[in-house]
Amino acid sequence: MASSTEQFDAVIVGAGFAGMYLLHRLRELNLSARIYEAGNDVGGTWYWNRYPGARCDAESLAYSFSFSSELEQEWEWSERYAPQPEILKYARHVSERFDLRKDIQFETLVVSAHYRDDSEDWVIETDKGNRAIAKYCIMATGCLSVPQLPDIPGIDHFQGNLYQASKWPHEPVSFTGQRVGIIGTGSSGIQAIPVIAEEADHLYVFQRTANFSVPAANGPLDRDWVSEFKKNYRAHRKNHKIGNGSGFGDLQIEPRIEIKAPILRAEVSDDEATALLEDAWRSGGAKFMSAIGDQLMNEEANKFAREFVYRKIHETVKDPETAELLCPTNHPIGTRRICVDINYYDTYNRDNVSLISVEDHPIEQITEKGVQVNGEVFELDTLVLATGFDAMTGALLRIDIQGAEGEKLVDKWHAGPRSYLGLAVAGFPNLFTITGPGSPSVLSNMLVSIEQHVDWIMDCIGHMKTNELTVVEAEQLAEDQWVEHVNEVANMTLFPNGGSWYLGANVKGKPRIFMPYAAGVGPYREICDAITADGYKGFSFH
Ligand code: FAD
Ligand code: N01
Repeated sequence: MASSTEQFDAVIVGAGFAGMYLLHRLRELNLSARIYEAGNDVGGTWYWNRYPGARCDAESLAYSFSFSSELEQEWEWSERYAPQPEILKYARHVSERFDLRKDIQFETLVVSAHYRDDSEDWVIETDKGNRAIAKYCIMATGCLSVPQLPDIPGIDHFQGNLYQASKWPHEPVSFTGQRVGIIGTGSSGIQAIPVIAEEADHLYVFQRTANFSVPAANGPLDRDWVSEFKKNYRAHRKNHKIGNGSGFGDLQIEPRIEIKAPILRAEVSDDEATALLEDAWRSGGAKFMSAIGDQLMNEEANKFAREFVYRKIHETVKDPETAELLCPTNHPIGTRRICVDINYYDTYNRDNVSLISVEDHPIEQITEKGVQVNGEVFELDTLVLATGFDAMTGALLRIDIQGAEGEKLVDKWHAGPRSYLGLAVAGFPNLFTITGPGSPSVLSNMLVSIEQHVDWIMDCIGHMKTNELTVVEAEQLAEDQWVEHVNEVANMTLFPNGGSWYLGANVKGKPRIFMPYAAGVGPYREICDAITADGYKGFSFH
């Protein structure tokens, strides 16, 4: 099965947005690169997650590449939050516009990446028998690319149609006339439920934990408004990159570059705080989480926002018992990823939708006919699993990564991931990770974070090229101090109380560590830039 060995300056794993931009930038440095991608097209997340209702929750004018003015001017988004097929089309467009596909090998899973101390390079092997040698190995494997299936007994026995949100078939799926069940009420489930409900004969939603969701206020984008917005695109992009927010930016026609100090709960009356939340609720989207500046830091402010959402749920959902079940009570709002929906709560007013709480009575088993809860079998024609991901570390730890002196990443991270800036790991020379644990990654508009990571790595590689350096490695002390800092910042927030996949809490046996860096994309960028200006402080070269 082994084929001949190929040699590149860099091997990239993954052809999502991160891998594509990396390839483009490496070419600008006149470096040769190959991407290996498990799927058979570009797009990553947007290639795999084709479930009904899938769309972004960062506004498309912000959730898109900023590196090419021509690209951003020529591409037209149809809606405020583009649907999955359109985002995939955009990814394909980028791959063709920048002629990326010729350096991507699809349907190829990287199984190992081993560093060789003597030749100071990486040997990368795939399930298709490829063997590549590269000076740099860059993991663009995605934070949410390894589906997590529930360990419910009998799942293989189900005789109906079984679909996974994150591995949705490429052919159209019909729910017409069917009894459909869905397990999972995170972002994926909350997007899929209203759409499936419109088609199915009956939809049973099996909810273990209620999640907070805010309305998207989605709609078609007005062309005139967009052309005005695009006149200021550079200023908008700058606005997304600064401040201690998450890079979602200010999408007014006139961008406000100046970052205003957030309004804190203690600074406003109850009526004023309610008005701020009401405005954010009406204008839609995840920015609801910054309507009051300390919602994620201060329990009182968080409680105020939670109670606001409870009122909205009760106002919307006609059956009080169902409304009560939909009110999340076991985590502060925002400490699990806030969901952004289209008609989610209203869907429970439909006669053909039933909410089955499995919080107190977990799903006992899946039988040939359906889902069994508390002795009752809900008979189904189709079952949809929207049960999430082995996030942030899942894709990295599924590859046999071995650094200097044969150290295995899986051993180094046995008690949780350790990384310097989420970019590099001590003991793993010339290996970079995009949006790795310890970076703002999943707490941010990921396109903003991906571009920042890739740009930082390219500056570093450019520096090595100019100075004829062979190896870069994060220093152990710098890594230890960064991990400590990431934890300190997390502990200043309410995030550790969320019990979510941010902490690895959804995967049995996974260490409970709050993985992303919670200080915001602006401060993180400033730290990275300062490290570069300080001669790559915390990195050693030779
Ligand atoms: P991915 O898009 O995950 O791409 C990684 C690629 O690596 C995959 O194609 C995978 O097949 C490949 N790969 C992994 N391991 C291997 C291997 N061993 N060998 C070969 N190939 C491998 N973020 C936002 O900021 N805003 C949003 O609105 C938003 N919406 C989302 C909606 C959904 C349904 C999901 C699941 C995530 C969403 N995200 C969103 C997060 C999203 O993952 C990122 O925005 C972004 O698309 C990640 O790009 P990436 O290139 O880093 O990783
Ligand atoms: O996954 P999740 P997701 N029995 O982990 C339930 C991004 N994203 O795919 O919470 C019953 O949030 C589980 O219940 P519980 C975004 O970053 C973005 O929805 O463990 N239920 C939970 O309800 C997001 O955060 C968008 O009690 C079981 C659900 O499955 C991330 O991806 C869209 C169960 C999993 O929710 C992950 O979202 C989609 C069991 N045995 C995804 N096992 C946008 O809108 C699991 N569950 C942009």
